[in-house]
Amino acid sequence: MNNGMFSFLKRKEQVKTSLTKTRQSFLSKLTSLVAKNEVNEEFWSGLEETLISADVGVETTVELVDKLRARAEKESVRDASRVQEMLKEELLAILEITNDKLQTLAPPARAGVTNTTPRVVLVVGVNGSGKTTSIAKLTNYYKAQDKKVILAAADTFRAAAIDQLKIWGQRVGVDVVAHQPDADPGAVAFDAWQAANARRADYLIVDTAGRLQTKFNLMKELEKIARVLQKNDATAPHETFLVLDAVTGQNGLQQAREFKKATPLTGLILTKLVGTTKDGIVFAIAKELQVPIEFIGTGETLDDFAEFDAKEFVNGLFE
Ligand SMILES: Nc1nc2c(ncn2[C@@H]2O[C@H](COP(=O)(O)OP(=O)(O)O)[C@@H](O)[C@H]2O)c(=O)[nH]1
Ligand SMILES: [Mg+2]
Repeated sequence: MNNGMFSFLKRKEQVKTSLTKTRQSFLSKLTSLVAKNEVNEEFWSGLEETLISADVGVETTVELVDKLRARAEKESVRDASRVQEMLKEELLAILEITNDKLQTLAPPARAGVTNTTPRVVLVVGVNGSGKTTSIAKLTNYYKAQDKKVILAAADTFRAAAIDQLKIWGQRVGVDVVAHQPDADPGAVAFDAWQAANARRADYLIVDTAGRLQTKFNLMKELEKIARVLQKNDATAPHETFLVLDAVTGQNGLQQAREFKKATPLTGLILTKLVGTTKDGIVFAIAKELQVPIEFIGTGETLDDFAEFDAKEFVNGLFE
């Protein structure tokens, strides 16, 4: 095991610790319900309340509880702890359906291989969701796997956005291809791809603007960036990650719907998952979008980042 891999495993431990609060808050309500050990109307409405207040979302909650009730009836379950087990299974199923798709995405293969082009990762999301920070974390993550990464500063809307990416690039130790503020994001993406290819990078990660107030322009801009990249490589972008701020809850979900309409998404990066009582949003997001959650961010530093592990997440809520 190389050092990079070791530090990544260490990061995973940190993420576990920072999500401990979620476990406690989600669990405390559920344990008192389960402790009564009576599967009656009161139990079901209590369960419904617990899930909704954890931001699982009304639609997802109602569907979930209906399913559990039907199962409990069919299997003549009277034991609340058995219902809790079933809940765990159903919650995992919500996340696993979406994660299945991961297997259809070919793993990156560039290092040591000739005649291949960089794997292009487009990162989209509203302003402030954590795109640029997540790009830095993702870069760090790929670098830990000995991959060469180049960044494209295609959020040209604000000069500060370009500088921010440059600073992260320096800190993580990768090249950033940038133009002047207000430059054409497509041109930046094009040049960055050329540079990434010439320098034999494994990954080109493209930062984008996120002005949702001009939805039409945003859509056009993302389309144009993709089109320009495709002039270089018809199969690009290979990934489009939507960055979603978990704290924004149901509002974030609405934004996600808009992005999904605008551009095909291959994965989600959930940021600011700080272990609040609202982390149930993870289920609402997975169920509604049917896009796999690939990574989670739990803080502002490079280390506050991990692959999303559905089983670990669900088990954690019940530990
Ligand atoms: N707590 C926390 N803060 C984050 C996370 N990701 C980003 N941030 C903060 O959110 C703010 C906006 O991030 P930024 O990457 O600039 O968002 P962008 O506008 O989408 O590029 C910054 O203050 C980041 O430090 C995260 O996972 N957890
Ligand atoms: Mg940014």
